[in-house]
Amino acid sequence: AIAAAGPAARACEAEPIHVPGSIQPHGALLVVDPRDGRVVQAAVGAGGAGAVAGDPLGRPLAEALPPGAAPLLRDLDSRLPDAGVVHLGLMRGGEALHHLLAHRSEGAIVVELERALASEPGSFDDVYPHVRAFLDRVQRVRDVAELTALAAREVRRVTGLDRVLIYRFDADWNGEVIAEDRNDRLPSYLGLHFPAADIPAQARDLYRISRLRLIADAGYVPAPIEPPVNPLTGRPIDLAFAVLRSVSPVHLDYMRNMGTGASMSISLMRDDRLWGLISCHNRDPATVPYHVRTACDLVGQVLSLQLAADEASAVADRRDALRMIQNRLLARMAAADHYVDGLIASGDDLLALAGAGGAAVATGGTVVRIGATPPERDIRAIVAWLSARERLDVVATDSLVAAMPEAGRMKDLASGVLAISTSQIHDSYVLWFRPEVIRTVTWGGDPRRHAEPSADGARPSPRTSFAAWQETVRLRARPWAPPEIDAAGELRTAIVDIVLRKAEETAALSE
Ligand code: BLA
Repeated sequence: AIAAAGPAARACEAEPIHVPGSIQPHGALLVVDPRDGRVVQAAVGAGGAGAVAGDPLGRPLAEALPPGAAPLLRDLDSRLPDAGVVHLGLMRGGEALHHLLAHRSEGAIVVELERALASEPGSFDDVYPHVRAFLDRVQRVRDVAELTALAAREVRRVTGLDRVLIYRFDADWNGEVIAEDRNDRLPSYLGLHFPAADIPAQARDLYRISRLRLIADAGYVPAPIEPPVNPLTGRPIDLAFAVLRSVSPVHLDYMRNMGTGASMSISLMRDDRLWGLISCHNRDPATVPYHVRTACDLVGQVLSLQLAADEASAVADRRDALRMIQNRLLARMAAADHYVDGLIASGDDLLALAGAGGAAVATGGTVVRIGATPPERDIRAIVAWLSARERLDVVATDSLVAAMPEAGRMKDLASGVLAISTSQIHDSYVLWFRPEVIRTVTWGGDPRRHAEPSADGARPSPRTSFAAWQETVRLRARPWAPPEIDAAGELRTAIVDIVLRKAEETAALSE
């Protein structure tokens, strides 16, 4: 499929988003030297101005903040873990309420004040009852579509944002919106695909370790960190875990082009890999209270775990089913004079083992075909292609033509090939074939217009239209699933065993 590459996409990947040098202005950020408790760097946005009066630089942290902060900051250095953001509490400074948060970064302590609403939940306990019902229901749902729809609905209910999407990455980091809950203030993106470069690699790396981010106002003016260089390290401070971290200006352009004034996204993890995002938007700027965000993070984690468990059990079921087929094949091969006779006698099982439309056994110069296969001369061409490359035990492709251009003529029978090599010495293979399945992928905007590099060397400009754009994907088969590839690999081991045993028996007889 289409991949957005080129200079603009590479420029996107090069942006060091963990050291933006500024914050979003709905609060204040203070960098503290843990040795003497003094403020060495500060950024004060409009939302933090009420709480940080005067110039905090060089002052002890507690003196730079209102008296209400003092009890929350007591013994901060010894209470703070090595990793992770700690919510110290809600603090009143003059008229305004602020959440006080702290974490460590490169030996320094980063203290953040996030502006809170008078009416917002003061603790996670206040939000928990809303999530309870979701936790109860999730355990009774057994279907990806239903689970993701449930999570989208729940996140929208607790945040009140206009649109909540569940976004799943594919193997190439393109993504698809697989569930959605929204009102009519923003258009539907359900079913749309987006290119990998919309969320560049360094952003995905960051989202793996820091699971939630909020952009409260896509039109914000960043508040700079002063001085720009952290005197403790001689470098700009790493804000990977800061809730106020200023985000990429290109991404802010992207949001404005999409017509979204606020955005929040939550990482969905599978083992240590990012598998998706809960991506939330509001047409107008909006804030999501700290404890509501924590609730959304919990929804995301439960969703990830439940999907992983369901997928694991589906894969286990498939493996069990293939194992039964494999056992029948092994029994027939062992009983036959030559394993090939056993395989041919079980043609349906051979096809079912890989979920293929056709199969062939090519050995000793002969080709035996089962089911819907290309003609013999095409199979010989595939065997020649396999033999010409490094001999692998198992080869699987869902796009034969990508590796072997002349295979275009075989597309209706063999767009996908799975092959096992059954001899180290001879060109012996068992092959399975799958036909072309023409697919339409609907992208959110033309992915080839992903970004225009700007002529003046300034930042790249993201595409301006996200209207549905259709791509027709040809010359591809349904991909081979891991249990099918593994079953083919195990059949190979069995065949090699049988051939070896027969050879030994023959040798023993002739002694
Ligand atoms: C970040 N891009 C993001 C984020 C999302 C997307 C969700 C995370 C930040 C957030 O929560 O808003 C993309 N948003 C999407 C997609 C959908 C969506 C795919 O709603 C689909 C439904 N992006 C570009 C270009 C660049 C780029 C040309 O289009 C080049 C610089 C970069 N995107 C980019 C960067 C970030 C980003 C650098 C990280 C922002 C940050 O965290 O600082």
